[in-house]
Amino acid sequence: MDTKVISSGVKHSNLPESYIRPESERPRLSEVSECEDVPIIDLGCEKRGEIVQEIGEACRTFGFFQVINHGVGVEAVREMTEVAHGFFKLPVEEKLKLYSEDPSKTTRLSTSFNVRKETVHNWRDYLRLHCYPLDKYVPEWPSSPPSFKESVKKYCEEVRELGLRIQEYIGESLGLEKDYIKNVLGEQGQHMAVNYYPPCPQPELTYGLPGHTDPNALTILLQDLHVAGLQVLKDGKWLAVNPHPNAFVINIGDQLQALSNGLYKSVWHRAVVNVDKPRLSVASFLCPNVEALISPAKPLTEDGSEAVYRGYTYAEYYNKFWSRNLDQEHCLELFKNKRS
Ligand SMILES: O=C(O)CCC(=O)C(=O)O
Repeated sequence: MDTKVISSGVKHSNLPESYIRPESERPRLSEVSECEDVPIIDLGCEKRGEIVQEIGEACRTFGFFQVINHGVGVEAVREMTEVAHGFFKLPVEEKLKLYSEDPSKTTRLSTSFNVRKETVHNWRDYLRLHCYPLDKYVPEWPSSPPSFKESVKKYCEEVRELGLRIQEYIGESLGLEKDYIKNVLGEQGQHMAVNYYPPCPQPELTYGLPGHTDPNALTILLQDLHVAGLQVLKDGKWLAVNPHPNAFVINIGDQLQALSNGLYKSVWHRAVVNVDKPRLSVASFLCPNVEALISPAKPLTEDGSEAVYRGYTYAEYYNKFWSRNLDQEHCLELFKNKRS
């Protein structure tokens, strides 16, 4: 690539060759319809049983859902969005001080997905931050805009609480103990991708992010309220998930697919770009502890159901995931038991 990032302030009048997908891999935007029935789950509901039942249903049929009345403050979301925009508006030389293509770096600005592995790039820059424990990572985060650290820290704390609460509901919806998932995943890591998709001259030829599933346990996605771009795969068709005010989109990640013995699907999703407006999204990932041993939950195989996946450590999975390109075979396929 000529310049390392695409959020350089330069307006692109043509899509550079290295971003153009072969014909068969393009997003076919005209064939995408809106997802009319995205489950929207009210976490303010006083009946826990109802929340659990709705989440179970959403996980089985969609693999994702939106939540409202989720307990993350409006102010925390507003400040997060503000500092994220502020960061991407910084002069390019300033941002490039954080640039790295090394996925093992715990704070880095990067572009596309995995520049070292891929052949076609994606129309995205992203700031990737490790966020737990906060005391360890906050010192290395950007100090511009000046309120970045404080605002992102507050947001991370509130989002973590939400994610752990949702894991309890998911466990219960599988018929497991409330703390089952928490106990298996151990002291969970938390990562964040602040995604910035500049206006793109030819959105029909490329992606912000091509179809993928998330390698972690649970994703809590804050969508840009003003610019749509998230699409999910349902019954073989890509559907647009339009932003809903004050909601988060929750995705099941690969680890919960494995732990649920494949009952819940880690949803395939992608981000498309547009000609007119930049789009921002903030994905927060709850990740099992690197030493956590992931396997189908015992109670789910006690009736004689075969364990679809073999046991593995999250470290093994994560290294495999980042050693590959995003559009290869689903990483979880590599962890299937032979007979499944
Ligand atoms: O920008 C989006 O809506 C999706 C982001 C995403 O899938 C990711 O960061 O893994």
